[in-house]
Amino acid sequence: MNISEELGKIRRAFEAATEADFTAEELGKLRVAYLGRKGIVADLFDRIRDVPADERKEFGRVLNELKLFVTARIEEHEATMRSKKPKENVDVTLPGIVGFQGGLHPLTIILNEITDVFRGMGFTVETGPEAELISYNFDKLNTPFWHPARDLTDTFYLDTPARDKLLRTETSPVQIRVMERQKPPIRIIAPGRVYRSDKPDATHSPIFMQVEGLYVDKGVSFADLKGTVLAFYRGLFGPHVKTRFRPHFFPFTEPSAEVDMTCIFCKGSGCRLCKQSGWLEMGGSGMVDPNVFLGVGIDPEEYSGWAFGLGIERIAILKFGVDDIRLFYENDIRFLRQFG
Ligand code: 2U9
Repeated sequence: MNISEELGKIRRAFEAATEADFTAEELGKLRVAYLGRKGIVADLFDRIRDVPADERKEFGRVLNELKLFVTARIEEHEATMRSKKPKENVDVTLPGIVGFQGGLHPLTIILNEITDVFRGMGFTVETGPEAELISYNFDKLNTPFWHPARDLTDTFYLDTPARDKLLRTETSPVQIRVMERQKPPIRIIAPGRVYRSDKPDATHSPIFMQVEGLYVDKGVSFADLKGTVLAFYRGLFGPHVKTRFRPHFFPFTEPSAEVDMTCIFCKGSGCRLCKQSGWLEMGGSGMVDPNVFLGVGIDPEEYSGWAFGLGIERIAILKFGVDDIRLFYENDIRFLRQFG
């Protein structure tokens, strides 16, 4: 068989091969076999020198034609294959998928609301250490040595060399520190984490958050306390809210009172949340005890002041309808991503 007959045979074989159905992979192999650097067509071009000189021109023409034919047929198949690929059905009007980018912790959201309301009334925010000196947590707050709050079973004492520290049980030491370094007038709130050795259940957590407030100046009265606390709860829960003060005892305030607010669900008519009383217990308060003033070098004859304290989780539970305080500390993302 001369080389021209061979060309014809190759063309017929290629035609037959491309008649059948094949996969993209097979088509790729065919391209390499015919048009590759060491493929059939390249080999034929190499063999031009073996063709007798007078046939060379005709051979070159037929070979070029074969190359164009093979290239066109393969590209045709490739184009058909591309057009057969299922098109993606994209609705460009749909909103994009936005990943969860994190957010504020529910207690932070509530704390921000609380500080906003107090800032609006001229209070500044103060903070202090969570690992606190025993003297600042109890002695300077007029808490007697026999007081049950000092018990090992109620308080986390720290194993420091001097054995003089604990995890603060309230943020009151912050106010002591401020009064020690600053003369009245003082108008501050002290938010932060506090620790009590409580067994965890739906309403108790060994770690929780408080906000305490302190106002000290000449002529500050219980009426100021009542007005400020009412304005605070109205700022947080709405103008319909009422408050009431029930006599109580705290070592650091005298007189002292617990603060109730009208139930935010039944507005005072009685429901399951408020145990039919119409009132919710919201915190404690009172006039700063003269002994506390004496301990920080403020003359109780010249100055008077009030203080209050409230739990932040209690407010978050009411505002967000959460039924278990432990959820705030478990960091379960399914819980947290419902907020902020
Ligand atoms: C100083 C003097 C007095 C802060 C006060 C309360 C009453 C109170 C509780 C509310 C719920 C703690 O989170 S809770 O368990 N707090 O009842 N706290 S008066 O009195 C102070 C603070 C600082 C120098």
